[in-house]
Amino acid sequence: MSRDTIVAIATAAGGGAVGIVRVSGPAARFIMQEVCGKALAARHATHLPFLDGRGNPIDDGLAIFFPGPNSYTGEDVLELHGHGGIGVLSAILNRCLLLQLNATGRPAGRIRLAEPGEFTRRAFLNDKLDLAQAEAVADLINAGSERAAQSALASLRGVFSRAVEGLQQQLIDLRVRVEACLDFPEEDLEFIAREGVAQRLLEIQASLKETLLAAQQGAALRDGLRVVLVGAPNVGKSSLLNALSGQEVALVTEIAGTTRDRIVQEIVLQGLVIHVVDTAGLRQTEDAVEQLGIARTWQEVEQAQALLLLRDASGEIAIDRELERRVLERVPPMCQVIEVNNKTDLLPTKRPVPPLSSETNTAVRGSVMISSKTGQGLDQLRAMLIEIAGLSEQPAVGVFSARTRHLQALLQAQADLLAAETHLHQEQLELLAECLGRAQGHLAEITGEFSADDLLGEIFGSFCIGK
Ligand SMILES: Nc1nc2c(ncn2[C@@H]2O[C@H](COP(=O)(O)OP(=O)(O)O)[C@@H](O)[C@H]2O)c(=O)[nH]1
Ligand SMILES: [Mg+2]
Repeated sequence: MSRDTIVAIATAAGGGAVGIVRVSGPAARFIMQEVCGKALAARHATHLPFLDGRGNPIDDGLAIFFPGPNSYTGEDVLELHGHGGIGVLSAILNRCLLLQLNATGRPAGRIRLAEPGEFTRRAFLNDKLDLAQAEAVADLINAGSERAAQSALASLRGVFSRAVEGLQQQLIDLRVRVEACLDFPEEDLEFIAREGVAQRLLEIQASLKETLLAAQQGAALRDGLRVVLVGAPNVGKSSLLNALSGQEVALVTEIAGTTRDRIVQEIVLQGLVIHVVDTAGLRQTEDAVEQLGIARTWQEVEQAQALLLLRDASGEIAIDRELERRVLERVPPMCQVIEVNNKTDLLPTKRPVPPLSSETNTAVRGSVMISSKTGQGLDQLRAMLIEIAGLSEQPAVGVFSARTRHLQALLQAQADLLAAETHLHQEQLELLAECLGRAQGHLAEITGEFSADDLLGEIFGSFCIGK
């Protein structure tokens, strides 16, 4: 544990009515004495002048002292609420930092500027928050919609952590039984049956699925969904972007190769921010500018969270299966693909709709018939996007914010449990025990029980100074 005392301006840069300088660490009490000129009652706001080294006022404000461990960081914390201008706040900050030079009465350890996220990091290290909650602090501050803020607050209040701890508890319970029966190999199968191992495993899988669903929703609300429109020229990608956004964002012409650069437009569906990316149509071309655009299309394919593979359902533009296969090969593993068959308004009504769905591919989630011109099928497409973001169901555990890191850990735990199920059916009990242990390890990563220093550095390093 660091013996340094950290100081930072905790409020956003720029002029505000009020700004806060926050101090945490062993010298907080000493700084309180020097700057406030007296000892303050714990957790009470006191109106007083903040003093410089000669006893002259720097600002008038409110000071609050939180003795550890009942503080944000778990250490002694001093908050100085002054006027919110950068001049005033810098003066208060520098006054605190310069106390480093006062040797008399100052506890050991430096007084220095806080690193990004260091207050919250200390809160984590002092068990005030677990890692998922600490991440929720940043997510709450950065939340771009009310719904995203609500879910971040739920995580901060421990809804996510409790769901993960519940899963861990179920797993520990199961592991104890499986390990116990490993000690009595002669009666192991009987033991397994008596202890209801198969039933318990199913229950854990069901709880994990619920938690994953809620986490996916939280992650989608936090990050939005990047949806990339891809297809041959003239199938109607730009028309679809315009139809979805309700604006003439992209140029539409009957000339192939109209869209050369990617165009990103944000739309909001049921509180979910969707970044719709229109791209240059994929084809062989001699045009140097179009080639650059097509290279960008491939970059977008590789970053898509959802990909709309557009075709011309009227049959005027032939479907290039080979090209589609190449697209599917390059989408990232978690990306969901929808086959979008456009221009249904051109289909003769009497003729049955031609089967356009390509051969089964695990990445392809489904297909939809639409017309960008008449708007037919767009509601179904929107519903599919909401479903891809995982927002179509109401999770039993409630919504909470989550990050990709958490989703990966939950998905890995899910894979471990699936493998565990196989080992159970094949009566390979040692392998079963191993998979259960691994699943538990992945869950522990979420709350940060055994987190490596570099992961902590990455998480807290992305905070601003003062958090
Ligand atoms: N009839 C009909 N024409 C469409 C539809 N969508 C696009 N088009 C036409 O197809 C041509 C190419 O459209 P555009 O959106 O520029 O295709 P992109 O090259 O894939 O971006 C334009 O002339 C559009 O008016 C549709 O749903 N129905
Ligand atoms: Mg276009």
